[in-house]
Amino acid sequence: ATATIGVVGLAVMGSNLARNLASREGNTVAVYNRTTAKTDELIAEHPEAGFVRTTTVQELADSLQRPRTAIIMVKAGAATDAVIDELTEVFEPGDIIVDGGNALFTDTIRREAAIRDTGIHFVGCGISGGEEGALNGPSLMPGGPAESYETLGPILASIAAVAEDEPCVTHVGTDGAGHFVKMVHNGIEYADMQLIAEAYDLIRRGTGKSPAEIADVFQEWNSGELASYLIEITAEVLRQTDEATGEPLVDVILDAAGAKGTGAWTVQTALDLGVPVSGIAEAVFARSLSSRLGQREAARGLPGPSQEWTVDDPETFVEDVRQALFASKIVAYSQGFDEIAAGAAEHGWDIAKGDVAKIWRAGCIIRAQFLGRITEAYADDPDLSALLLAPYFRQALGEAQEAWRRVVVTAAQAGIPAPGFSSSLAYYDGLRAEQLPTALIQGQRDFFGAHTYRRTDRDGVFHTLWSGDRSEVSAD
Ligand code: NBP
Repeated sequence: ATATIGVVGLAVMGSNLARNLASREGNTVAVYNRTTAKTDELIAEHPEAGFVRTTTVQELADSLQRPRTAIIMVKAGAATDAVIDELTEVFEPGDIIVDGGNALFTDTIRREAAIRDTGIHFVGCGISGGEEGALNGPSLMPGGPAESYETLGPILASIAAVAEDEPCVTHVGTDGAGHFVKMVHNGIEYADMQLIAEAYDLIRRGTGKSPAEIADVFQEWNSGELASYLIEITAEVLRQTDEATGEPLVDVILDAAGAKGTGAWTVQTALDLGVPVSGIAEAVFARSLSSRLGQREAARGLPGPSQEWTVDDPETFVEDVRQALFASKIVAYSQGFDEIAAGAAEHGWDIAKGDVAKIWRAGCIIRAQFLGRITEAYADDPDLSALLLAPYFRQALGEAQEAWRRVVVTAAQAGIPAPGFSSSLAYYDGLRAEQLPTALIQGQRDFFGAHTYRRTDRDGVFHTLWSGDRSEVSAD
């Protein structure tokens, strides 16, 4: 046995990850793919990698030094189950199977439990950064048994992205914790992208700037507190001209956004946990709305505002939009970290939220300067009740909130949809409210379903005899 690690599944992600692994000192990589032609193609294209060719899982197992470690990069779902079953047949106690695909965390929990008794370690590892990240350094979010991390940690650290001399990898928690955190990462990514799109739309329709001019705005924003990969690529996309028509590319791309499902998982999971991730949910819904082309076509005649909308001072407006974007982004991250905390509590994971922010600083799609602030916030106070209450974010929201309100009002008056900005503001105002109208909802629930309520002035549970004499009784 000569190989130090195996990669199973050699489509784009697996091939790139295998090449990344092979390029690091000390690694010899065995590769296996169900269709051997793909294995041979990869080996032929990259002789420099020194791959060990294997054509069956048995050959793969035989080629690996003990404890064996194999990373699976196949299609999430049934394919992953099939490969795990095959590997479990040929691996031995102490060996490690890593699933680097985009698995749903509950599948990871199930898979880990199913093979635990064999003594083989199963690690669900979130991998972010797309194809480019897999090749040059992704952000890695491994879960699974802590002891497997002793073997796996150094291998993953060798291929991870690096932020301020630290590899972007940490043992997130047991069983499905890594895939859970990766899921929330993707949810936050949806929110970030939606907020950026709203900012672009408002600026374009409010100031009449061209996409290329708005690219300049984003480029400038990228040197401030919003500095991030997504802002950077936004400028690039807006600057792109379509070869066929000479128009800005963004004007010829159909405005129907696709989705692979991880944003929806984040929201579905949050609903189950009772965590309000409204910013993320609006981002998922905004994509769904955009793709309902028939319905949008049918609704095109619905009336909008009667008054023409003009922005008096474009420079001030652009700055207001920047502040609204920053404030809404803080809300989205705060909600995402709430979901991580709730998931950890539900599933018994000990997740260091500051470390999660740390490993998102490079390699992944939401990498941003901002994440350093999140790490600092949790370092100062690991029990922070909400991220947005940390001094830095509290101050930023305080400074941005007037501009944020102006932008939301303007969007509503102008008839421009800004679901991310407006729902984040509503969340902010809901969270800071001394009194919410949910008292009335409790009254309604008690009226039609005798669901009872608590009182502000006394302990206990109460019910009003709505269909009787309307007196109040104790329902303890
Ligand atoms: P795909 O998701 O397209 O999967 C193709 C691979 O799965 C091929 O190697 C294929 O083998 C293998 N496979 C299938 Br399909 N069914 C199989 C089975 N029953 N048994 C064995 N192998 C099977 O590849 P990808 O786009 O490289 O993505 C790999 C994973 O990474 C996925 O889980 C995906 O969600 C995730 N991903 C992550 C990111 C990211 O940014 N983190 C980006 C893209 C993808 P064959 O060649 O024999 O058909």
